[in-house]
Amino acid sequence: MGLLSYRTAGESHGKALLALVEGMPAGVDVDQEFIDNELRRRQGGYGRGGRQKIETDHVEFLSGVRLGKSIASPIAMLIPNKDSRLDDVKATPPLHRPRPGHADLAGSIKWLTTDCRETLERASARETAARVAAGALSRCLLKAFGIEVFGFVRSVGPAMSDVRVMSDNWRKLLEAREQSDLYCPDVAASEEMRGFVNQMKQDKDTAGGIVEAHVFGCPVGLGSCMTWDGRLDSRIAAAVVGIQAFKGVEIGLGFETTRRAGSKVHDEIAFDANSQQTPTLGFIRATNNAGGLEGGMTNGQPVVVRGAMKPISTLGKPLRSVDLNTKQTSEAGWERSDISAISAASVVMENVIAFEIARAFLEKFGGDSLHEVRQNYDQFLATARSLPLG
Ligand code: EPS
Repeated sequence: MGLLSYRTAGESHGKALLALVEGMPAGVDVDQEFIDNELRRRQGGYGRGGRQKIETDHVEFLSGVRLGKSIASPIAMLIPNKDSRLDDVKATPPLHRPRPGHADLAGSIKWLTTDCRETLERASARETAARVAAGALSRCLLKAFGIEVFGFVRSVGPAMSDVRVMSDNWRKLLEAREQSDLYCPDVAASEEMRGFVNQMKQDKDTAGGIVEAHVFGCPVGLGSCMTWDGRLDSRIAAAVVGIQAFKGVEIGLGFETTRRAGSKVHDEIAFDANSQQTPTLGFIRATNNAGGLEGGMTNGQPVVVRGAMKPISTLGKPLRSVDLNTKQTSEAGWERSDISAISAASVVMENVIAFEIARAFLEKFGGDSLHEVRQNYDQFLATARSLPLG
């Protein structure tokens, strides 16, 4: 079985979005309801724009799935666009006044045109629906091995939650998150976040924020220190900063580590024979500043990632720009958009991280069928628990 990989296709106002996933072993239960629910969550959140009132995203499997299970062939997923108008020039007019922060200016010069339309159509955050579909599909595999992802909004603008996520409280926090249209399990912080989004709306401005994801149940040894692109943190970082509007990523304590002495950063190791059946194989830590990754490899602790999403680039009060045809100063162009898409960003980040974890998981335990993957997984854990080898 080849590497797990995915590619997306589709423009914001084209016929549909596509996600093509290769390398999924046969026999994985494909939970369409779960995938559609992730797509629904991506569309939600306080501060979202008018497009989300038009679309009711759901996935149509065009290949690779039979009777609810993967069959080892490439899995093509289609998400129809109700707001499909790309061939109607009147409905998708040229845009000559690039919006600062978007792909508009760089893209129009790159493709040697003064019309930003075709750049913005592909660069649009609409494409993240396809990434969520691919990531949610990969979680169907991860779930079979007890690996689960919990994502939420950590901050919006200056409003920040200090909620602590632990292995023994995240399911309760997930229930609380489900009650929050800011996807933040902290009621007081959610109110502050809402206040900031309301202020941005009133000011014809936009909001960004920090989203956080915790991955529970990863076995030790996913990823490899042997090559830079084998390190799982480098792949997770690339996947996260590759999301539209993301400008930063942290693993574990991240930038905070720079403000502390090493003795206050690194997670000391102990052994607890009663914990050998947990993902740590008994090698427990009182802290997890490393965010579950050391040397680019999982260490049995939860993987912890934070992503920084810049404020949406299309402002109701347009910023200054230049008309690409006349080079004259002008107001930036305007396209329908959101005040805040931070809730959506938390869903996207959860799922792109899941895909990288699944890819590393299959690199280590891969097989043509789920049965074979499980044999490899069980064998490795049995051997790892019996170390040192006789
Ligand atoms: C979005 C789809 C887009 C935007 C928005 C979010 O749809 P449309 O352009 O038809 O309104 O609403 O995209 C952006 C804010 C952006 O910067 O691209 C979505 O589905 O998430």
